[in-house]
Amino acid sequence: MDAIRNGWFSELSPLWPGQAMSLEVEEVLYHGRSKYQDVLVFKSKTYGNVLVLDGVIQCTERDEYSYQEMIAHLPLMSHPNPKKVLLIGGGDGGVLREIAKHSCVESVVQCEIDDKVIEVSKKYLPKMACGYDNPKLTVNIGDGFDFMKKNKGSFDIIITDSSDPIGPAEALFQKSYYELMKEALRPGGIVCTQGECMWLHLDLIRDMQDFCGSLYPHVAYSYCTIPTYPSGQIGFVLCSTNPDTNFMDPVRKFTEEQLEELNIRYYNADIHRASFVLPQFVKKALKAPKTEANNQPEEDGQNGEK
Ligand code: SPD
Repeated sequence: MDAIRNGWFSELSPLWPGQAMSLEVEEVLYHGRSKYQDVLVFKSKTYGNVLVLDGVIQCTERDEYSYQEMIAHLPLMSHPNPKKVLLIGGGDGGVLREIAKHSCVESVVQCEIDDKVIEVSKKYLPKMACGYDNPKLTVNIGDGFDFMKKNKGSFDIIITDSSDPIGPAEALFQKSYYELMKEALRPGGIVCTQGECMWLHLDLIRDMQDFCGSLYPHVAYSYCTIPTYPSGQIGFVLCSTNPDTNFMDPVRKFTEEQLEELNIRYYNADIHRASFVLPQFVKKALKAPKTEANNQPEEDGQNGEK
């Protein structure tokens, strides 16, 4: 296997040229090819079990919670009463685990194209795949595009937990996908998607912000830190169909006791607000021209909200 040499896995990709995250491998637990991609699970020396798709780290047991909590709780805590949730991707189950922490959610549908990812996660990543134990969950193995075309006006929240825009997930970073998500939302609905890394993919993020701004009245970019994703962090694109949504100010909050009971380790209301505060180079790059849907006077805030 090319990615493992001398007992070390290295994450090489044209998406982050000239750099690679490496993890020391203790044991390869699974390696095979699904209908869609190369699937690898290994036990690492210091990050627990690691899921890798097409050579790219999807999650490690040690740090997965920062991403899984943020991509779930940012949109769910920005909606006053989310009842119906759609998750596209997220085959490892970690985002499902986080969605289940919201008792107001009445039903969750997951559309995952690759059932092999679910199968290996259930076997080797049980702390994430426990998300599949939710009685409110319906799992749909198939394409999110097809599913949304058949389920218009159905969801309060749509979360897209995808891999990177090379391979099976490429279409999930395009305007037509955001159009479909918008149509699948109920009034006041919110979407949150994996938004790549500001140190590596600023042009992509800028493009996404531009087309999202032409579709949704409110769009924002936030991020979290995570050691095993490229450059140690990853972002989220949030769009709301409600022009009054202020992503920087969560409308619901977990109490300290709930954070403890629910084993929430990264997300809290302060990190929610702070995650939208962007470095100057990002703020500058994301400053968008005014569009019809985004015709608000610019505030002198520090965030990537449009
Ligand atoms: N660069 C890797 C980005 C992967 C994002 N999705 C991970 C899936 C975790 N549930």
